[in-house]
Amino acid sequence: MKSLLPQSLPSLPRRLLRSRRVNLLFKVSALILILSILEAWYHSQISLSIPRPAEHHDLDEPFSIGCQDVSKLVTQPREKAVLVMLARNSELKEAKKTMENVEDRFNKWFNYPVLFLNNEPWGEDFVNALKGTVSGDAKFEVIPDGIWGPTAGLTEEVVGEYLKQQELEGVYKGEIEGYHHMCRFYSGEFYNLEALKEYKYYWRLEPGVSYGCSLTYDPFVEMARRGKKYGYTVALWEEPNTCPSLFRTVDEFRTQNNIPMHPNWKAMIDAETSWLLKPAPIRWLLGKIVQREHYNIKGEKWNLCHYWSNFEIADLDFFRGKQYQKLFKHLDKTGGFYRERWGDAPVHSLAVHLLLEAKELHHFSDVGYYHEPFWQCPQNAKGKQLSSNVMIGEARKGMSEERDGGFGCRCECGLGKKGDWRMRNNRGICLEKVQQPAAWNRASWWDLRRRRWPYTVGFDSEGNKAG
Ligand SMILES: Nc1nc2c(ncn2[C@@H]2O[C@H](COP(=O)(O)OP(=O)(O)OP(=O)(O)O)[C@@H](O)[C@H]2O)c(=O)[nH]1
Ligand SMILES: [Mg+2]
Repeated sequence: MKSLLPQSLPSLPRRLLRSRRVNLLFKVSALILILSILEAWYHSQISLSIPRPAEHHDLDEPFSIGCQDVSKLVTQPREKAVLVMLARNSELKEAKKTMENVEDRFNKWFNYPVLFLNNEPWGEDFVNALKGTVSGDAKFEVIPDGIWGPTAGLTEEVVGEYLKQQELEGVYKGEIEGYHHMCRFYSGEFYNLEALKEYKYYWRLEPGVSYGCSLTYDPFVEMARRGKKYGYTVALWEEPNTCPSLFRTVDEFRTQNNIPMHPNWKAMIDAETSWLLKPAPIRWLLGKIVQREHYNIKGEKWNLCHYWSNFEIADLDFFRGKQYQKLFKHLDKTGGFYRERWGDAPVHSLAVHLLLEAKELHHFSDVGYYHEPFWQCPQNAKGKQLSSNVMIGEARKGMSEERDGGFGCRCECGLGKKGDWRMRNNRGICLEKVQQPAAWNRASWWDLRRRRWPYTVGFDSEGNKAG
């Protein structure tokens, strides 16, 4: 490049001037770099930080430690609650297995009604076989027309194109139209069913799952007593290619409705990874212009954590309430349930983190649960198994060991694989992330550096009470 300095200047001052200019350029660049690093650090460490609770105590302890004497509890009033199972006629065997198991482990004492839902008329075989398994009322409903199906305005051709594309991209179950209908149904339409109007709480069941512990208390009564609105068992990473634009769309709703970045929402944002590389302008570019998958327009990234919705115990009033239904409509009108394959699990999870407080969520860490291929199964509470209680019967043969710090009741672990006694076969890191706002023992930056993930609230990954 041609020099801009007058040729007439003697060579020493010319060199000086040039080096001063290089010097200045270097200083300005260094300053910008330092400011960018500081801004990125401030963003991830301060503006996305989640304040710890003032006192050292568990904000989300298990509802029960060990077994309870149900004979006393069954005389108490029940909540307006229902167990719900969406199923196909072809899933008779699996549905029966689930129901027999749930009755054996819980409902034979509490006799809650069970609502079976189908998008097609129920077969006589299914009704006859399942009716006999339920100790409460068994209701068989067909989902009304117009509820099970694509978002208004999407033609069959467009949906067909979307499914083909997802098949090419290898999106899990992306090519199955009925699966998209199911996800959309459970994300929003489900809550407005006439058949659910009389209830306040639901417990979602699925054909073919198993419950490995006894639940000797009423979870609905406990939810109500403690002001809980959403209960879960397993938290996992979502398959990234099923929902590239979901987080952006939910966050768009957040900003349009002036919902603040409260701690529960911040727990869904990936604050740890590569923060050095993401100063404000880069984040902004990623979010607004590049529109990268799982980023919002501010360039913040969802950590992909979500609660597995095949088990849920939740408050229907929250989900049929104005705010949640408005969010569902906002999501639905973008066509994302078909253009992508948004699952009801991430939709529910992002919604409860957006619209509820951490203390309104509950991890059912005392529930033993298996849905192919993952499980959680707590340790049995030492000395609290009521081994000869008349109502819950004799202790079972296959029971896991009793341990100090355990909180399960008559759990038989090894749910997925015989002889595998681990408390869970999925890493607790995602559970820890979504629990962050509620958990005292959440990971500090030092824990994260050393890849040490505190497990559930108050307990380490072996089920011991944390020190
Ligand atoms: N009636 C009906 N029920 C369905 C349909 N598709 C899914 N379901 C139900 O919706 C629930 C979830 O479906 P699954 O196929 O188990 O989906 P998933 O648990 O995400 O996936 P898996 O890992 O394969 O179990 C189950 O209760 C199914 O019985 C359908 O087309 N009709
Ligand atoms: Mg399933």
